[in-house]
Formats: sequence, structure tokens, C-alpha cells
Amino acid sequence: MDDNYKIAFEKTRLAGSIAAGALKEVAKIIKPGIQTEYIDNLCYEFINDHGAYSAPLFYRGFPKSCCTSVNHVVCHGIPSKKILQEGDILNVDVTAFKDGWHGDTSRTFEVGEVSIKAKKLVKTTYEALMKAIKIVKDNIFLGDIGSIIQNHVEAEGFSVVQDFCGHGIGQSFHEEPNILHYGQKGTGEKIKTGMIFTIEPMINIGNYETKTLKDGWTAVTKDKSLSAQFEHTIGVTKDGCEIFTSLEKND
Ligand code: EYF
Ligand code: CO
Repeated sequence: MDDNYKIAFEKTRLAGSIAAGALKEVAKIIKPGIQTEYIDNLCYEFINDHGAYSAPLFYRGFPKSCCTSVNHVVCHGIPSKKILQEGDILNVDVTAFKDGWHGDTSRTFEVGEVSIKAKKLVKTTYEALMKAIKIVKDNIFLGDIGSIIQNHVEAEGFSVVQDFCGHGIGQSFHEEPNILHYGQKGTGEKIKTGMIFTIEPMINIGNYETKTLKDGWTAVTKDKSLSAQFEHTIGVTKDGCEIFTSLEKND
């Protein structure tokens, strides 16, 4: 393996740190009473102020700079005049495009005090992402990632969304390969040093099935159960991986 991928890592590290920085700012303002549009404006301004572009804006016609997915919304919720309520869970998904490269990350926030079940869902989803990241290194199988996520989530009594997946990322927002969040150990493509991709499990309290609303964007759980998601952009190395979208260690 030559060292060409190191330039891609450097570029993605910068784009990823801007996306992570936007989420860090979002964390400071989440509270009951704010509109999801306010979060969108904050992300747009933060990313712009750092010399980058919000990749979701106008991507395949998407109308806003980030996705805000509340409660039973699985992903691609459109920021709007919707007001956050005490007890909501909210995923904010941001992607920065900087110097030709992308960094994509999301977190689920708790709005005020949330139910014990919602807390467990959010915690389990984050654990599933981090367990998967911990096993990533040169020569493992894509199925190893799906399997570790699915096993953890199902052991906690939740389900893994199958209609959306992680993805390769780089100079394009979405590249090969698809990163499924379910599957069997030892199956699928082998991952290799230098690959850059997202892992972004969407986990439901109830059934795994989703449907898209009439707006053509917003994906929701079919049974209206709560859904949570976390996402990082990572780069594969010989012995592990680098998380490009964390600002702090263990984040
Ligand atoms: C009908 C979009 C297109 N797609 C993916 C476009 O990977 C993402 N987040 O981690 C991701 C984010 C966005 C995105 C934001 C907008 N889109 C959404 C829904 C349907 C669709 O095609
Ligand atoms: Co993504």
C-alpha cells in the first residue's frame, strides 16, 4: 500500500473537524422551545464561516443545510418551524465540503429530560457505532461491521433500519461501498487501508421498517416508534482506523 491515501486523510480530517465543530455548537443551543430551522441556520453559518459548504444543501434537490430528525423520524428530516419539546430526541446530521473533500457526522440529542426508554435507545445506538468503529482495520469484512452492530442492538431489544446505510465518502458525498448496519461476520467485501467511509446506524425501538413521507425526503418508522442515529466518518489504517469527525478523544 503506497502513501497516496494520506493526502485524502488530511483533507477529510479538515472537512470532518468542521462538521464536528458544527455539531458541537448545536449541542450548546439544544433546548425545548427552539425551531429546527434555527439549528439549520447555525450549521449553515458555522460551516460557511470555516470556509466550507454544507453538502446537503441542494444535494439531489434537498432544501436545507442539515437534516433534523425528531422522535419517529429516522433520517432526512427537513429543518422547519417545528418547535422542539421537552422529552424529544433529535438527530442532527451535518456534512461539510471543504477544499474538495467531505466530512459527514450526526448525533442524537436529548431535549430536556427524556423517557428511560428513549435514553436507552440513544445510548445503545451510540454504543453500536463505537463498537463497530473499534473493530475496523485493514482486512476485516464489511459483514463484520454489520454483524457487531446488529448483535448489540438486538441484544438490547431494538431493531436495525435496513433501508439506509453508511457509505464511502471523499471527493463525492456518497461513494462505494455501501456500509450495511446488519449482516454476518466474515461476509462481503474486505476493507482495506486507505478506505474512507461513514458508519451511521439508525436504530428503532419497535420494528425496523420505514416509509418516506409525501414530501419525498422525510423517512419515518412505519410503526411510529422512536428512532436514533449516530454517525462518524472514518479512515482505515493497518491496525485500526482514524475518526475524522470527533473533536475530542472518546467522542
Ligand atoms: C430522494 C437525500 C436524497 N443523503 C444522505 C439527500 O449520508 C447522509 N447523511 O449521513 C445523507 C444526508 C443527506 C442526504 C441530506 C440530504 N440528502 C435525502 C433523502 C432522499 C434523497 O433522495
Ligand atoms: Co452519511
